[in-house]
Amino acid sequence: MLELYQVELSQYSEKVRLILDYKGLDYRKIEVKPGVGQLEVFKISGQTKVPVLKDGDTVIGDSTAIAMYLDKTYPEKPLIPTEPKQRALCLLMEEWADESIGIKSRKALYGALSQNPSFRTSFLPNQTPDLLKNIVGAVPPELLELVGTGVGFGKDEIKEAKDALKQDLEALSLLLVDNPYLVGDTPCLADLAVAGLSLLLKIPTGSYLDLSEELKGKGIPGLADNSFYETFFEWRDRLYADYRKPLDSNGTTGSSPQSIQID
Ligand SMILES: N[C@@H](CCC(=O)N[C@@H](CS)C(=O)NCC(=O)O)C(=O)O
Repeated sequence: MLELYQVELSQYSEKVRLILDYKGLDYRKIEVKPGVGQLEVFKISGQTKVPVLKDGDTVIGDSTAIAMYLDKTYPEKPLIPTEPKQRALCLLMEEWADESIGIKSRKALYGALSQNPSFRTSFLPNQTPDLLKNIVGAVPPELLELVGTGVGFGKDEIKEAKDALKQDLEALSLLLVDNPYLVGDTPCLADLAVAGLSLLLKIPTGSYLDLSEELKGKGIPGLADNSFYETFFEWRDRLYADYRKPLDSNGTTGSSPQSIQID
């Protein structure tokens, strides 16, 4: 069985989960805890980021490399069109989505979390004790702004990221007005990458993820709740309804993640 070392709320992990579901491949999720869990990821893959896919003795890190591996190894429901122009557009869009939506959504989310204590606490894992939730909720926004500035998530960087995301969402919405998918008449890697990577912009409403109910449908103010981008989010909802497997649908795929154990 395929094993996915992942983080439930990671947008790059979601891109891979959507690809696995689209291809109809069963997999077991292994939730990686920041810090200790990353040691295990390093041991098997030589780097500390998720997602990492394990297929027997083969271990692949990086969502794009995983997508390419899956398409080569499990060619049914191909991810990349063969027609040259569509192929070019698909590859360009996938690469752009990784660099734009994937990275900027993290910054924009940090901005939203630092401004809103209840949104912040709803991002904590379900099993977090109330005391810890209260502490996290009580951190002053000024302190979070200061911490963010030190790691490239300052006020200006957050605004820049949010403005760029608005431009991205406008462009994507326009592309999707009269088209079922971003490139051709069937989903391709670009669609699955864009949809999966937009996880943090607005959490899907369906039962796809092991998250607090409060979070479903919530997202970055000004993006998630802006009717200007409705075409995009409606398209994503349709894609999820058609291809993303709900939790516990077949016992393994999409079930609640297992945490990794360190011996
Ligand atoms: N280019 C990588 C990016 C993966 C990535 O940034 N993963 C984040 C989680 S969304 C991570 O593992 N961060 C932990 C770290 O940087 O140590 C991919 O496409 O998989």
